[in-house]
Amino acid sequence: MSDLQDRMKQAVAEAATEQIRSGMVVGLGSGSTAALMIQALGAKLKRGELTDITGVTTSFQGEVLAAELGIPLKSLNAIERIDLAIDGADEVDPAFQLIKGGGACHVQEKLVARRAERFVVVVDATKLVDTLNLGFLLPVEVLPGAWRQVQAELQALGGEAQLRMAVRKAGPVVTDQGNLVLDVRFAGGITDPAGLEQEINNLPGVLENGLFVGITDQVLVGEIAGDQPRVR
Ligand code: ABF
Repeated sequence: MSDLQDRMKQAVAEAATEQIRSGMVVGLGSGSTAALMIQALGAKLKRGELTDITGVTTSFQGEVLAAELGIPLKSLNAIERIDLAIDGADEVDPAFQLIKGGGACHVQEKLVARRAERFVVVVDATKLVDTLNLGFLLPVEVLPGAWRQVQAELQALGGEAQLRMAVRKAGPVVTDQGNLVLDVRFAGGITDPAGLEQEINNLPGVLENGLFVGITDQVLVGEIAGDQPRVR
């Protein structure tokens, strides 16, 4: 990751924590930008600038980081509400439609985003696209025993799907739910994200896909102006 991208991520992560108020239940996203946000939140709690925060995490890594920072955590079943959720994204289009799931955590991410009163996405400027899926593949979480069947169904929908393989060990990536991930490319990109999200999730064997449509309230974008990071 470039130094510029790091500075953009840091700026947007810190800006997002300005929306957190004491007493809030906060959805804590996954990925590197969300991790910077969690660290900034932890620092505010340590300085006493915020109190009485309850976190709801979306990944095991986020859970470990938040616990290390002393952020009290509750599960989705244990909370009555989420006031604000902050998470990253892999791609954002002009209508705030997203591709998420690069970290294979989109099942929990979408549950938290959907539950939240406000869902704020934090990205660096490199994530902004006109059309989804021309660059980043669409993650689809599938039952291990059904991935070839789902792969064939996705092909019938015009998608070329490949099983996501682990980097540091042999075999496929396994999600926090014990499932596998297909990464899909649709020729020409995704022109109807809302329709495709439903179509894919209706396929037998699919648990969730990484299209987030109609649930993003705000997108904060970190960019470099001159040689200084700024957020818009
Ligand atoms: C997470 O943030 C994932 O949905 C997505 O893959 C990731 C974006 O990555 P990063 O913030 O590290 O660029 O929410």
